[in-house]
Amino acid sequence: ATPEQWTQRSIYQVLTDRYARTDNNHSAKCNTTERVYCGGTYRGVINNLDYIADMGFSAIWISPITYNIEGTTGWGEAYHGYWQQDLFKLNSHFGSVEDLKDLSDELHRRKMYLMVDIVVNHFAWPGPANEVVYSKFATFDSASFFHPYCIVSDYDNQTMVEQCWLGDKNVELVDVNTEDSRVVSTFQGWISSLVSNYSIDGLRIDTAKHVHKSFWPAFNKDAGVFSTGEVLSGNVDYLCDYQNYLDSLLNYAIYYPLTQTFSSTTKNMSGLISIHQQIQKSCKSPKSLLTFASNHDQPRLAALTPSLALRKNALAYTMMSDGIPTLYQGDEQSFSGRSDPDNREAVWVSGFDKTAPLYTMIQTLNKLRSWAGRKESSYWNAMSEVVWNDSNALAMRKGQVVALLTNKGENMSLETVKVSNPGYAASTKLMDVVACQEAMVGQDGVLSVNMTKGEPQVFYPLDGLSWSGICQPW
Ligand code: ABC
Ligand code: CA
Repeated sequence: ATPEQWTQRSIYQVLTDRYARTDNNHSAKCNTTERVYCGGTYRGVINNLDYIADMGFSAIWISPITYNIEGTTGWGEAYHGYWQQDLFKLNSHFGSVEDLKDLSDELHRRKMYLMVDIVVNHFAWPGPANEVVYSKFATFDSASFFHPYCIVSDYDNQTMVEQCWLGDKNVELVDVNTEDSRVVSTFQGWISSLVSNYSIDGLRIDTAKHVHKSFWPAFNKDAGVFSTGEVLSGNVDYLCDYQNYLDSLLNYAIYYPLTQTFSSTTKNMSGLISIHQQIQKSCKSPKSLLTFASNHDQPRLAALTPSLALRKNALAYTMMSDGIPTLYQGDEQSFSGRSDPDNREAVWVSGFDKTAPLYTMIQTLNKLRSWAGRKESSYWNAMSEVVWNDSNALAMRKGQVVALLTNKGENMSLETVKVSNPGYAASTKLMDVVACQEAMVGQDGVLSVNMTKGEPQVFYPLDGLSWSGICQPW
């Protein structure tokens, strides 16, 4: 699928080993600190797709699918899938070729998209650099396919970031020489067949900033599908430049101010607003960035704040801002693991509870977002604009949707907010779809609403909601 098609989607990030098991055993233990396979499979995902689809997600991103280190290492097993050793074989822990094809088919039957995580930057070796046996790697079976050993010790040195090795003596991430023409052509052939064999709709490209930029345009083109790169940097200009080489990026620039702002009741909104605007100026296509508030490398939202109200606001931002909303599995169940490996809890232990408060809020916001786009196709191209703010609240407008977000938290005292320029006609009746509560624009065009308990409010014209199934029946 194309970037244009992806901008209208929302993505649920699945860690394949930790989503659902083939036996559907919800009481199977998964001790994250052990860093071992817990038994999640493609079959498990197939059997539990309703949970994702009913929350309103129209795409999933799954873990890397290629063959990885077998057995244990100083950092445990390759349950996350990032330790590949052979591009042309699957990681059988997650299932067979047939299983993966079935997952792809089942997603497409439901009109959902499949995004696959891929790794170009490195192959993995379970030991120190001087012990790497290159002949054990498939295709790239000699040292000549890799950069010579050196350590990425300075992330400000771009040559080092691109050519030295990540990892450590427990597991070296042997750095592929992506300037070598044999390597380039192998990857191009590989990605175009992978995409067609499994009918993949999009790619999430791991460690994208560790590969020279010039590699990406041809690769993205040969993949023939939407590709989003992981460039782990909070620096707007550094990040946005990569969008001149790849369709899309994980929006790490907004990630930091977003999570900082909504994990504290005192943080001023201005930092978030400023980065929000800078991204719109610097990035080639803000609407095709992935907007997220956590992932498998970062602390869970609930590790940053126990406050449900704050987390609702953070997630509402990811849903209603520019970009493709991307939710990390388990955040909707308020999982609270902090760093790797604690943040990789198995979703099945929640029993796939569809009544969890964040689950239902996200479900509503996914519905509203699709609905807004259906009513008015210009919604997808509209850049979200902060139309009002004070120190601890902001109102953000995109198309006909106005999201009023706050980090005041559940203990705030009741307050009346006056959004002077919400962009609706005078006297328009609105619905806050989060609480299913009506509001009305004043005759002067000002939107006055009460804020209570730190809840986010997301407004849409009431008339426009007929037949939407949102906050109905009346
Ligand atoms: C293993 C163990 C862990 C153990 C670790 C040392 O080794 O499992 O328990 O703690 C995979 C696995 C991991 C595994 C690693 C290494 O492989 O998932 O469990 O850790 O074996 C991607 C993936 C990630 C994956 C890999 C490797 C890469 O999403 O899951 O890890 O395939 C860097 C990379 C980034 C990478 C990330 C983990 O490390 O660039 O691609 N993620 C700075 C740097 C970043 C750097 C980051 C690391 O630190 O600039 O490049 O990311 O924390 C902001 C700045 C940023 C700055 C941050 C910290 O602050 O703007 O630049 O990031 O303000
Ligand atoms: Ca590299």
